[in-house]
Amino acid sequence: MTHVFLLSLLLQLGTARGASPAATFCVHVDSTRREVILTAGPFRVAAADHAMSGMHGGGGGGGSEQHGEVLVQRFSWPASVWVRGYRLRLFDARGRALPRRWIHHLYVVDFDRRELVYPIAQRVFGMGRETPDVMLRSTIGIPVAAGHELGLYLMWDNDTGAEVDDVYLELAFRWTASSQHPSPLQVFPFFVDAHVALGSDWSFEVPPGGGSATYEFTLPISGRLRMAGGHLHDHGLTLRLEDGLTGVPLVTLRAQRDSSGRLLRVPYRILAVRDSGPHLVAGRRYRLVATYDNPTPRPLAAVMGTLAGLFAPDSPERWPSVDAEDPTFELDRRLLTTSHPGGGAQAGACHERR
Ligand SMILES: [Cu+2]
Repeated sequence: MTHVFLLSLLLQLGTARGASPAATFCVHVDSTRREVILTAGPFRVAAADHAMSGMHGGGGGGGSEQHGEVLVQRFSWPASVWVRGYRLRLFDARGRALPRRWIHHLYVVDFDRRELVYPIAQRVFGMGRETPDVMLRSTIGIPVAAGHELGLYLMWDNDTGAEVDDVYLELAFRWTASSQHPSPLQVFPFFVDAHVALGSDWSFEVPPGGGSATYEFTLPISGRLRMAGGHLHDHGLTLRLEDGLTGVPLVTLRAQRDSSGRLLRVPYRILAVRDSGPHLVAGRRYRLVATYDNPTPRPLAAVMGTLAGLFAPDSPERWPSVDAEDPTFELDRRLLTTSHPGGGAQAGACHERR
């Protein structure tokens, strides 16, 4: 669950891991199960180059450094609902289950809502290879509005050593009933990165002996951080969110590692049951610090530090709106559009495959 809301920041050019040209993409609403179901395939998935993908010890959904990401499809979200969880499966042409680990990471971008910290399209949802299916309590939900333009991105990680054909994926989002009382708490995905470099590489280097990366930021609106998870690479120690003026730590996430420093996971923390969790104030300075040790004689190359979680605004209606003219937004949208080869999926005849 650590990486559920970890947002993939994708900033580098990728090369296509192909899809069969005949792949289709379907959006289906199942009101009985309260699910929006995305289905895509068949994909032809090349064998992974493991020298490259092995760098993600914790299997994160972070990963500006990822090559090989594909844009599966841009699509219009079909219903105004509050999403509370998802399930993902891979299957073959006969409906038989395929290993889910063949997806290295996957994320969904909402081009009609922006991030809180950055003026870029919101990464609504992201998951890494080890992320299990997730269901939040029914008392909270992430609102996604009908008609918003979304994009589904993923990177394959076919570890069989040979190309596999006829791979289908199904990604189902469960929503919370809007009629329930009291009405659910609105939460929004939130992320901040310790080494921001929009349009280029978000990773950084750690010298022998260890070091850290620090990023200071302010928020345009106030609210509470309700849940926090993180993304670090091997030898990562902590992710700390602190007050920029006083240095008082607000959230500290400690990596779990093996004796060699290999990252096992960054535990997520639920910060609030109902009315707690750190209250972050608009305009006040905050600081994210990612710390690493480095017992090796060489610099650690291309490491990352990302905090991602759920943010409950004091006034959800004051969430800043997208400024499509903003050069940062425009650059991000361009990278999300042009630097991603299409996965080959096309809206077309949709079959029920369940
Ligand atoms: Cu990473």
